[in-house]
Amino acid sequence: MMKPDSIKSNEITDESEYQQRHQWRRNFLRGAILAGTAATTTMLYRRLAVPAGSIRQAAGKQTGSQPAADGAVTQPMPDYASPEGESATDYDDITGYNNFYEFSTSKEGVAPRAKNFVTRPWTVEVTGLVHKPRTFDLDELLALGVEERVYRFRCVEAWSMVIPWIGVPLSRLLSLVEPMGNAGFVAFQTLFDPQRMPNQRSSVLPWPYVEGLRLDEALHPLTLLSTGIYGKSLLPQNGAPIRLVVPWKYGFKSIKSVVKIRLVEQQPPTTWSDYAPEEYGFYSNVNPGVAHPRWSQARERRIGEWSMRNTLIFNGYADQVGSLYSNLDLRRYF
Ligand SMILES: Nc1nc2c(c(=O)[nH]1)N[C@H]1C(S)=C(S)[C@@H](COP(=O)(O)O)O[C@H]1N2
Ligand SMILES: [Mo]
Repeated sequence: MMKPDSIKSNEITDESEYQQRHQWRRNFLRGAILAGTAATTTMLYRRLAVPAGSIRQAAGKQTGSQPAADGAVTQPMPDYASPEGESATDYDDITGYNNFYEFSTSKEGVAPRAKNFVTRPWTVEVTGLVHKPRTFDLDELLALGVEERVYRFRCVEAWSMVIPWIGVPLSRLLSLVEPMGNAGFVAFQTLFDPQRMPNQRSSVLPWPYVEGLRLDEALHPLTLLSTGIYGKSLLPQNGAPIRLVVPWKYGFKSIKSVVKIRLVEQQPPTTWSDYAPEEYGFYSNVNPGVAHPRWSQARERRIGEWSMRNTLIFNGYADQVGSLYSNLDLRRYF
């Protein structure tokens, strides 16, 4: 993310330099191209380019095999591709090039600084306008059933990745707490603990980091509470032990290290749009037609690729989520 007062023009392009430095160890993953378009959303995000016989079912409940205590599965990494055949981004890039301001404002500084962040025990409190408020221990969350989803991930800074997440659909958790009829939005909060998240002692952002979704967005089947990447538990730099993933929205909506989820009536405050409302809206749906005030959103640099590619409306998930916004002026509600 970029603060309006601390922008250097090279900040958007420093990824290419990053790629050059990391090219030597990059192993382009050979994702099998999946033919055709899946007929249903379910098929679309469940199809993985995994060699036959090595499908990893992370949900022990469903397969009869227990996941490791942290929900991770331990087979060797298969090749992954998005349903459209886009290769998953290199694991080292996903875990080495991060935005997580609680630890560092430098993308490569996050991983080393977050290295010893302790994420067990961990609980997520779900409260507010629900009939059955409940605090979930991490293991209880994992027991809801973990799925694998390969999603595009598009940062508002105009870089992108393809990430093979594992996680629990947020709707599964929300249905357990039974939202009340007047709940309209879901508010999320990151841990606030300056002892453990040292950059929270700085005022680079107001803490804790908060995010929000409309209830129908939160209930959408694509919306995930992620607990892992490439079949392994999340590392601290990616928002361990549990972070939100909303693949059709800019990356900053995907709040990390979540401890509180609250159902509310009105649109809740969100960190970046409070900080710079002209630059970062509440919705923040990926939209190549609506430029950020200081740069275009028409194209993006896929980490691991040399040339830019076109950004897709709703990050390519328009068929699944477009109807959520049929009554919304996307320029006004950016
Ligand atoms: N709590 C918290 N969540 C956060 C951020 C942050 O600084 N703090 N950065 C956001 C931004 S700008 C992006 S692009 C993604 C980056 O996720 P990744 O490092 O796992 O790729 O996390 C988002 N979630
Ligand atoms: Mo971002």
